[in-house]
Amino acid sequence: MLSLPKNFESFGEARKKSFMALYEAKQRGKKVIGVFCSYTPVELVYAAGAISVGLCGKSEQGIAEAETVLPKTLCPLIKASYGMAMTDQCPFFYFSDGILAETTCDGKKKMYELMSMLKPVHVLNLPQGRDQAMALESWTQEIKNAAKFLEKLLNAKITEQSLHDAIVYRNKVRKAIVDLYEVAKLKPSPASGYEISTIAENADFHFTDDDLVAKIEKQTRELKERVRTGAEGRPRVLVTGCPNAGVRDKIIKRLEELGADYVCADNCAGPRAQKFMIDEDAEPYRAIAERYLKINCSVMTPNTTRYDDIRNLIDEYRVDGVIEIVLHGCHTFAVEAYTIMNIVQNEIGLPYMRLDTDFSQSDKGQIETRLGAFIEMMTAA
Ligand code: BJ8
Repeated sequence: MLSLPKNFESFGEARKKSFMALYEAKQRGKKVIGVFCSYTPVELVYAAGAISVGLCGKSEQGIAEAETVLPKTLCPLIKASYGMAMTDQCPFFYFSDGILAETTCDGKKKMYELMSMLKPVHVLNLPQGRDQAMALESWTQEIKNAAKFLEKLLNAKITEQSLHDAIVYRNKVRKAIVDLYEVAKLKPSPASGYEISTIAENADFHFTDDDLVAKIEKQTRELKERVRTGAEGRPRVLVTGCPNAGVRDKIIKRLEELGADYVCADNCAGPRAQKFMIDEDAEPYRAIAERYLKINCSVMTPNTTRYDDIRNLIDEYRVDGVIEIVLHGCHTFAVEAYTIMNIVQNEIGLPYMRLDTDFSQSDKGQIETRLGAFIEMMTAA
């Protein structure tokens, strides 16, 4: 029997609205699969007739509760994700029929063991490097195993045709999102990066039968046609590192308010997670595996394609400076930051700033001061 959580009335209006949107989708018979990572092959979910929804925690909420179970030193993204789930505050987790998880960083994969006590969780074993012998074979098998999990959980059949249709559909969504990001290639960008990334993020929360691709394409056209006065001369910033959803207001919004433009992300809120399409003519499971294995997250080793990507993005988006966001407890991005700094500062010769932070507001003032100084540095360069 479908019901709202006991604490529903204590939620704010926006959260209530999200709960109701998903509640209605479920009442229409939709099944929901929660996901946490860009490596999750969501085509399987759509081929099984369900919808996928992103579950990553994006605020301080739930962290205190999570810390009663998880170590305080863990990355805030993991703590917030688990805390929101365990306290029934996340509508998307609450209404998920199951979770597709992945072995990326150590903290996430161990957290999933605890999460599996709350919901059915299937963990895909992601190879740690793309160049290892058998990496593609083992990842292809993992994707087939995940398909079997979904078929059993959802009592559905993933057919060759439904998988092909899902691949074509998700390719179209990806292409639309990449085109949206590319609005900021215009100089000056006709829209703020905060606004562009908000539209892209909303695409992860699409629960109706409206045409998502047409909606994104329309928004992209409108942004391109917009005339933004006073945008000339604003320094253009590439943001790299950990996912930034939990610090967007504190860093991205504030950066733009202080006078710079956030034009591009080298993280999972940017082209990295979207730009690779799936070969629609190849054997589907292997084609899906090939596509996802290309994503250049720091959990991979070696991860040199990330460095090449940053060089290209700096050039294509005509970037004036790079800000790296490292969430406390994220070792993989923290270590890669050294190489990124060298590439940006020493090889390309642009200003670089690393911000180590979490989802709290305690460092808001300090970050604001550093953002202001960084803008001055880019302007003077
Ligand atoms: S593809 S970036 S979504 S793993 S949770 S690694 S911040 S310590 S989220 Fe990620 Fe997939 Fe990579 Fe993207 Fe670090 Fe925190 Fe781990 Fe994190």
